[in-house]
Amino acid sequence: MISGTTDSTIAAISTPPGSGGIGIIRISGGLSLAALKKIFQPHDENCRYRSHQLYYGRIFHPQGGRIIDEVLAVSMRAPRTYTREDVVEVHCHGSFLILQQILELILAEEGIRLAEPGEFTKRAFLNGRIDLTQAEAVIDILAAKTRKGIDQAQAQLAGALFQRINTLRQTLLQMRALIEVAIDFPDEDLEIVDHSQLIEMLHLQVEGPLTGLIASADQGRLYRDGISVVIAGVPNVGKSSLLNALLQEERALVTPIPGTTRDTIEEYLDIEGMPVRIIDTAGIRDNVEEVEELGIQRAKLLIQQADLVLFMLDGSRELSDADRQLFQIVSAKPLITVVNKIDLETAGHHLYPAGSGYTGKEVRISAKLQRGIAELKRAIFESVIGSKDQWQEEACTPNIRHKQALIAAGEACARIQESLMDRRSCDLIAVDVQECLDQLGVIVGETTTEDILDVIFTQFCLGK
Ligand SMILES: Nc1nc2c(ncn2[C@@H]2O[C@H](COP(=O)(O)OP(=O)(O)OP(=O)(O)O)[C@@H](O)[C@H]2O)c(=O)[nH]1
Ligand SMILES: [Mg+2]
Repeated sequence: MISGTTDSTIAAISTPPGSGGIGIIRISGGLSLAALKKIFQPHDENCRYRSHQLYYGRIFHPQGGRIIDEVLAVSMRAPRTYTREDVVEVHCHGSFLILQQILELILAEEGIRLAEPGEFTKRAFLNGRIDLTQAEAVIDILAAKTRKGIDQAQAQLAGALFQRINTLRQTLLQMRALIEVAIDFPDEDLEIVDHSQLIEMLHLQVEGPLTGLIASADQGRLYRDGISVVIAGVPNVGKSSLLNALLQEERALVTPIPGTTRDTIEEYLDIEGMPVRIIDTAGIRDNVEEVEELGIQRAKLLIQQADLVLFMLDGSRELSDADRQLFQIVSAKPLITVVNKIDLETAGHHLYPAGSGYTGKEVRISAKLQRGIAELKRAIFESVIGSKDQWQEEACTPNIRHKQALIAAGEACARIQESLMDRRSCDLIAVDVQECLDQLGVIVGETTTEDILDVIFTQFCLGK
């Protein structure tokens, strides 16, 4: 069990580096208000620093009294704060130089040090205001690439996952209590514990929900991390035109000259809430000069790493040997064949020889006239997720760390079931019930090791 925080007061700039309208410095800990008072001159001389009230004034240098900035300052008294400690925020002009000066004045105070990345949120967790899944949701909110990603992270921050895990734990605690009674009164062992009732309880109230959560972890991963999609094809088929059509902006150069794109170009696209990293590559062909060859090597590497390849063909001309050779490279990957330039007269294609058994998906588009783009997006979505009907709206989206613990909890559950069926001793069952509880404890942060906590909180940016 991890609890309690240090006595030290911490401070950091909480807004991103660079200039902006407003910059915020945050202080947390017992010395926050005293530190503010030393450098803040409130406009209202009778300022009483009421909790959660914003005061207008100036920050001045305590030696010499030089004015540093005009600011708004707020002192928030524990426990109604982000960290559950006393928190002070100073809102100044968003100049990094001003922020830096004010921070230095605060850090010059005895007992105040610079916060580590994520330390404010870590304190919120250690002081019991949020559980570990909620702390992780804060990271997800900051990193989300789509609105859907933010919605899911907000649900987790509101405690959606924590509550689900908690319900499971309540059931297991009930079971443990029953089993412990049986252990204390060994003679009446079988009478006290109704095995079939326990088996059913475990199945319906623990195993079922666990399986559901594990399944939604995979969905969650797609919305959190997204997928990478590479547009591959021989030169001039219209790869860069497709990138532009998908992004609805002239991102990549398009010319009638084969070999226009040398380096790879990538951007994020939001398809039904899933972040899709879409990568335009150099057209792949033989016998080219060095720069183009480097681009081609990079394209081949990205094809290997991609979750999905859009294999692009020029529908207005016959297939070439180069197309067929490239197909050999990409056919090992999840693939959508994109036949482009359907606005021109089409040539008959026979990419997949009759009887080859290959049933690759094909979408016909005109990148130039933006035709078929919506169909292509749908095909991309369905190729990773299946049809939209199979897609379940799920508020809880466990991450990989949660998933591992859920699987381990599921395994412990299976062992409990076996023991119950075989009417093994209650001591043995109690061990696995505890293991299951511990694994769920890892998710919410009750039985998580310091190392894992460090890994989680260092993912934060400074000042969060
Ligand atoms: N008619 C027609 N022309 C297209 C279409 N898409 C692309 N083109 C043209 O095809 C030529 C090549 O387009 P790009 O998008 O540069 O092709 P690319 O595959 O990126 O080419 P490289 O970067 O050289 O490998 C340009 O002249 C485009 O205007 C289309 O749907 N219809
Ligand atoms: Mg190109």
